[in-house]
Amino acid sequence: MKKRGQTQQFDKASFKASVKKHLVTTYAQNIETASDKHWYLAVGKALAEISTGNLLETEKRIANAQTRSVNYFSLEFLIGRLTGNNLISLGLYEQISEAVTELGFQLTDLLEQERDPALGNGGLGRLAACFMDSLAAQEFPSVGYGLHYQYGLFQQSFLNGHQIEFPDAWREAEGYPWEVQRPELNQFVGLYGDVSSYTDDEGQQHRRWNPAVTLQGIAWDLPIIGYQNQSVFPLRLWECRAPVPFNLAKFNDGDYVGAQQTQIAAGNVTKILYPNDNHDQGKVLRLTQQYFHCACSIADIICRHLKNGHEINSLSKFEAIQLNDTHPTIAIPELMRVLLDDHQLSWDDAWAIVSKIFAYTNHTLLPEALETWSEALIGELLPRHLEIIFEINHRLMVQVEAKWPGNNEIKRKLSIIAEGQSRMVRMANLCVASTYAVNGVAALHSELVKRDLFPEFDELFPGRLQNVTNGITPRRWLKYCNPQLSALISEKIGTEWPAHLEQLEAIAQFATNTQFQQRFAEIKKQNKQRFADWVAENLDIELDTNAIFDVQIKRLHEYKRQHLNLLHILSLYHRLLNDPTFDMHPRVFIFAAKAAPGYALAKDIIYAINKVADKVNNDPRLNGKLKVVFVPDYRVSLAEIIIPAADVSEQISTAGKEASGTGNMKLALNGALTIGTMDGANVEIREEVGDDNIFIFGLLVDDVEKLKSEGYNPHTYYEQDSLLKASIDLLDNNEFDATDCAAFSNIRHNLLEGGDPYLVLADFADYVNAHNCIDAEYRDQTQWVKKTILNTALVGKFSSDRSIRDYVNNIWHLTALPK
Ligand code: 26V
Repeated sequence: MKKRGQTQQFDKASFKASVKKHLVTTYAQNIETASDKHWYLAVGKALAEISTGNLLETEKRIANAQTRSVNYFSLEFLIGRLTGNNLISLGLYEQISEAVTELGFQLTDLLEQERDPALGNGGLGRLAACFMDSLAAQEFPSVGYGLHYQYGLFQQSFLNGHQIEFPDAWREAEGYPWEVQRPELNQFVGLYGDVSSYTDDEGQQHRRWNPAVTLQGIAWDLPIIGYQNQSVFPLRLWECRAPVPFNLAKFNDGDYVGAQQTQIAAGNVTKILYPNDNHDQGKVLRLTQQYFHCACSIADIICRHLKNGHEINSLSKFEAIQLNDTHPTIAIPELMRVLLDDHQLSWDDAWAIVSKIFAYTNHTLLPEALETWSEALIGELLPRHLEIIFEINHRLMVQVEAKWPGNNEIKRKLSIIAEGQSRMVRMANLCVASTYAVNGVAALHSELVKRDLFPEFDELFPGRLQNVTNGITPRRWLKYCNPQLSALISEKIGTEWPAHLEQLEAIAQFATNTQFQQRFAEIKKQNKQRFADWVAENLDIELDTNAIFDVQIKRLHEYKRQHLNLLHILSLYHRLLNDPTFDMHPRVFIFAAKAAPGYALAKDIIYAINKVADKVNNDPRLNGKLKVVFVPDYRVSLAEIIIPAADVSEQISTAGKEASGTGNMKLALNGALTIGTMDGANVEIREEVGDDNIFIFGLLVDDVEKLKSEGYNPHTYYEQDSLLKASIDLLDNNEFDATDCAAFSNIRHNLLEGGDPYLVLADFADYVNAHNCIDAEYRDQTQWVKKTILNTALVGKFSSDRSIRDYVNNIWHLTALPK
């Protein structure tokens, strides 16, 4: 048998010819006059040809291996730009760079032409992308299933400090070079209508759904290229179209009045990614998206299973489905429906399959993010699914009754249906009742899932609730985004580390080596310079790379407490202007964050930071000690420049609120020191890097609960801490705001009269204290650099390869593809 090589065979001349062919025939451009954009597109297409061949090849190998696959169901995959990363995975970065130079271009310039596919909001979507990368790197049979949104997460810009949103047409006019349509995989999906009963020839009773509307799912595959192993797995994204002319007659018949009432137009279903992060709104179009995603994906899995010659009864032997949060939960009743109604299995046989296929990941404890859907809405859109949900709930209640006889309180709590004015379906309860594994995303979070969210489920289904700590792919988040540091590491410990991140531990031995420290520090400086150049060019702000670059980059949310960071900045401003004895090392505070368009306070916080930045950056009294930069339109490609440039990583959520965080891992890996609360994965980062190499502050989860139950009063802190008082008062005296926008007073009001729901005031003093330690320790550069080296060296645990191995061993039970 031919053995597959580690890296792709490459012939420079034919690659160059392929690029030129695509430039002319695919993009209709003249070689002499084509723009950088078109050259990038042609290079992308030429590369995609290689990966599509490998994708088909890998599909065959999986079918032949007769082994279990995982299907990662997610409404979001925040993949970021693919070209540069794929070059690294193909092992062709140097060769393509050379070929592109010979064509008269710089590879790095062409890579800058790529728009980020922003098909996700934040952590949950980016995690899905890292997981796909790690599945491919370790050759675990897998398919990612998502939606082919026409518009990704909105583009953000600032107008006089206010966030404004623009549509994100990531595919542009020319289409995205890496995607390929798979027409033979297209699917049809029903909606609305009614359910009827019939008796088959053997006298068996069955139910049948008669949908009133039919949608068509168009399959698009993006290649997930395994790191230097030649395996390629699909990220399959479904686009919704009206099935023309198939159902047009029905459409005109008025056969589906229900559909017109709800104004579903097929073209709208996958038009836009919902921009909410951690907030559920219950919109019918969102439920339609969720069902469309699940119906197409379940149908695709079953087609593949049958095509590979397997019986329907063996489905759970060959397929596992991971639900990325509750967003794809409707896949559970959908698979039941298909097994019961289409394949005519008995309930028990269908349930035996379903309950061995699905596993569910919980990503948040915030009550406003826990999805519920109105029973009436589900009944209208998906009448058969509602029947099935009722039956699952009935059987759950029987189990609860057996365990806690007569205990109606527990029944009410565990029921999938929440009683009340309008009855709601609780998607998380449906998940816990129907899956064989439920996991949180960091050790602390998983404990809180057991202790606070589902304690009775933990008793009812012992062992079902587990932990898998999140991770990040070291290929994108070190090798690709920080090439100089990567080269230094490889020089010291060899080149295997991107696939075995625990090997980084070996650089700890150089943490006190003066020469190594100097080189490490020099690379950080150059990365700071690269970012400073970007800021100078794009934002017209000059930054001093001797300053501490202090970074908070993540979605804007009260629980993440960007306003705590802001208050600290105000305290420094106050002290610099009012306390002649006060001195500090120069600092640049760097923010990047999008606010959900409907989240008013989040938008106020963005505005306030922008206004403070305007003032601070231009105030000569501050002697350049303080700079504030709010980088607009945060996205993966910006993270790739900011993260390598960071000295300090802000991970300052109220304890118990951030499920894990993954930016914390990326920043530590790139040698930033964390200032953070005992929340999410910060707890485990501290365990790995040691107390001396991280700045922990603030209330613990138990302190937060205690304080709240005793009756937290932010005014007490305000009155007793003069620095806090001075900082908060700066919010309300027109110091920063020329226009009379209410943003500043809204923030102040939220903190004082609004009860300060995320305990910003309670944590302020300790936070300031931790920052004072950072200031002092940064001045001792030898010690500081040692700490940053140790951060890089000791966070190997947070490779998403390890997360995936945890899922594989404890939940999915897969074996890697044979070579
Ligand atoms: C909820 C909703 C509600 C409906 C509209 C769209 C939408 C989108 C996202 C969400 C929930 C997002 C939950 C989430 O992103 N959690 C984050 O997951 C990360 C990966 O596990 C984790 O690192 C973060 O701490 C956690 O906040």
